[in-house]
Amino acid sequence: MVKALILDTTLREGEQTPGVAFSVEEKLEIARKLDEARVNMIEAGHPAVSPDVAEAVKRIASERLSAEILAHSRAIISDVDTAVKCDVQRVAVFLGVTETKLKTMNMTEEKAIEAAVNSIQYAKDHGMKARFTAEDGTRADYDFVVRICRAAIDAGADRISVPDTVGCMTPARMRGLFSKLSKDLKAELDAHCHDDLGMSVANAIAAVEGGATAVHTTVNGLGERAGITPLEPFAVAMKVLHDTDTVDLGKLPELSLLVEKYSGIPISPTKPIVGENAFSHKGGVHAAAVIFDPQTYEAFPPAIVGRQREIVISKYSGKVAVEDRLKRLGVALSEEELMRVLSAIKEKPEIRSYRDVDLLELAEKATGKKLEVQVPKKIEALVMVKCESNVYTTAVARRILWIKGVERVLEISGDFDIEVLINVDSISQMNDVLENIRIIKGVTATNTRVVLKKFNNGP
Ligand code: HCA
Ligand code: CU
Repeated sequence: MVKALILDTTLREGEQTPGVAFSVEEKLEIARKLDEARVNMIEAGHPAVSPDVAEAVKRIASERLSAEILAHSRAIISDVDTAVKCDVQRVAVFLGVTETKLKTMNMTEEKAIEAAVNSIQYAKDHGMKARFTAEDGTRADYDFVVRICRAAIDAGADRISVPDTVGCMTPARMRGLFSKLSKDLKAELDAHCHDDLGMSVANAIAAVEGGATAVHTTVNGLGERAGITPLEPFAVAMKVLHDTDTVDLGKLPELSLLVEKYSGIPISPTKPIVGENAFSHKGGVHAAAVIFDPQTYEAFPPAIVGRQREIVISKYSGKVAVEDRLKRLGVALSEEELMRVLSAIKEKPEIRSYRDVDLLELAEKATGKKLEVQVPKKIEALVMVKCESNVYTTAVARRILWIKGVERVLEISGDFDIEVLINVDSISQMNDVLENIRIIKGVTATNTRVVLKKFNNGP
């Protein structure tokens, strides 16, 4: 069975995404969430870049999270020193090793080895663990990569990263390279795969199959140019393809949303795992089969990341999907009525997908039947509440029950801890209730859904 540690570099490589600048507070929040998801290492930043980066690295290191905290550094003593001063557990020293890069830096191979060795030694002398990164190693002369990495290991580096800096590898070459490196270096190897050709997940998996023991990821695949291996599909692929546990998969959707919010880089609906459509089925044939047995069109169940399957209702839908949706809304129609609804749907190809309310309205029109739909006169909303892991949920739940406008409180399992049904007369009252919930000590997040229509079974 293959294994891999996850090094997440959302805060370092991810902040190198054009347009992204996290604040120190945002970085702290992301680091805590990454730790909750149980990533093994967090590359918190390159402290020599700017005072705020150094400040964030320092603050994250002082949080004493379970994950190992690293600082990135060029192979320059002043950089390493800035990293050391942040009190991290590990310094990751990188140096370009291709002929072209050495030329631009005006360095011979021997000078490069010297710079790497001195930097690693400096970090070690200051009580840090050290990683050496042979930058652009996948395009460099193999023998030189081995030579410089050996020298780094001898100087005290206990991890070696051989990154695919411009994302030009294929899985087959990656597997070959890492199995050769693990024989030649006998060291703990990191794979860092850029996505320029869209192969970053496949290349990372192949590196692990070849012998890499850690993979670098970013949340949502952020990073220079096309980014690097996204954490979400990589972690799920390790589970699905190799039955290997890495991070807590259930935490991936919230992590992705948090980073989407702070990075300002929207997630495309078609992104695996965290994209809006990742578990939606649209075609009539697909939907019917999935309703019968989900695995006909699913590689893995959405529940492994705490998400739900959706069946889209549109002109592509067939009878099975429409019948299933209406049934779930508490509406049972005859075969003939159902066919009428279906043809009404197909007569409006411009409607991209039907919300429940619209489908019901159309069903009422098409069948001439008054369906049992109640529109609430008051404002009702469902509020999902998340609590800090160390608070007693019942105490928070009781506290919420005292708030005026709260009708029912449920302690629940899953992404959120408490579900609250509120019933008020106006939006401003709803806002008051929400404010009162949010200020309760121990409440970390709320998510509110307004009830549009209600369907009851029986009288
Ligand atoms: C870069 C450096 C790096 C380093 C990766 C690592 C790369 O070009 O900014 O330290 O493992 O892609 O080579 O991100
Ligand atoms: Cu990189």
